[in-house]
Amino acid sequence: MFRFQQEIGPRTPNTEHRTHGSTENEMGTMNSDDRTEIRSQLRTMARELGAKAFGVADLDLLKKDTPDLLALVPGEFCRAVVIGMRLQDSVVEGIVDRPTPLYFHNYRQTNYRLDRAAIELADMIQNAGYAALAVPASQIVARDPMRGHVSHRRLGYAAGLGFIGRNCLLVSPKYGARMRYVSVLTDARLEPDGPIDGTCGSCRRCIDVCPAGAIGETSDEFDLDKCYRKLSEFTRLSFIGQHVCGVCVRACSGGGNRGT
Ligand code: B12
Ligand code: SF4
Ligand code: SF4
Repeated sequence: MFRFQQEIGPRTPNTEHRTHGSTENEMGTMNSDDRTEIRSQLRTMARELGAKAFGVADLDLLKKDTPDLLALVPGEFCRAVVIGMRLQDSVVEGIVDRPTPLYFHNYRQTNYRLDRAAIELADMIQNAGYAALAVPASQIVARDPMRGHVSHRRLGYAAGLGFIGRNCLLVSPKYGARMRYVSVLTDARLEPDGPIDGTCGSCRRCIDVCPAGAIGETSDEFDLDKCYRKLSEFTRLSFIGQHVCGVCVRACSGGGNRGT
């Protein structure tokens, strides 16, 4: 059994001769009790740190479809722990057709909270003798196309935290798109989750309100250039200065409002 909180040093059987990354054989040392225990402790910690969503994505499975999934991170990983935190409804509801300084603040602070939580979770995994990498919540590391280290939407979808809506965002069945996400990559072969069913149904709220006209009937029709141009315009608004918007986030409030 793993005993994260109680242990001071790393878990000796796994760490002494481990190199970064792992093979099937090495991971054979993780029995199903360990997997359940580690997952449950991570989940508890995530909840204590403010997460409202928690899931595990099977990266081995995703890499079959997307071989370059982890091209922008160092190391070999087979799972991602993905967590989501809520934006404040009162802030989001203040958005009409552009970002507000309050939204910008809530966006930034939520990123800090997510990043902090991801580092705590990664630390917990590392102390148990496994590799862990906390992926930044909102850091851009490539242009044309613009990308983060890995896509939290993609991983969150695979971890069963929601579906990809018309607005291209990860839509939580409970909180809609008013959530932000972060992922921790690991070579600990945790029990994975799988995607959930969910669609926008007849809802079209985000299409109607997008100030750039960037949202189409399906996420494949999303016009990233239009969205990006609008967000670039918004960077010139007083007290904003970054590529944020929030209009399609506000539109998608989950609950009965999604029209699913
Ligand atoms: C760069 C970036 C941007 C760029 C756009 C770049 C782009 N390519 O999308 C700009 C500046 C325009 C932008 C805008 C916005 N962003 Co932004 N952005 C990012 C960032 C840092 C990287 C995204 C990335 O790597 N994209 C690359 C592609 C490959 O992945 P993706 O677009 O994320 O995911 C697509 C695919 O994976 C695919 N997909 C998902 N599941 C599956 C399953 C299968 C089987 C397949 C084939 C495909 C597939 O669909 C996804 C959506 O198109 C992420 C943080 C992160 N590291 O993920 C935040 C992130 C995506 N942004 C976010 C948000 C909220 C916004 C904005 C609303 C701005 C704001 N904060 O007000 C808008 C929304 C635009 C929109 N409707 O999509 C959130 C989304 C949260 C959510 N609930 O989904 C993220 C995840 C940040 C976070 N930590 O929560 N963003
Ligand atoms: S606002 Fe409605 S149409 Fe848009 S993503 Fe959310 S559920 Fe789908
Ligand atoms: S972020 Fe703004 S401009 Fe981009 S799709 Fe959403 S509502 Fe439209």
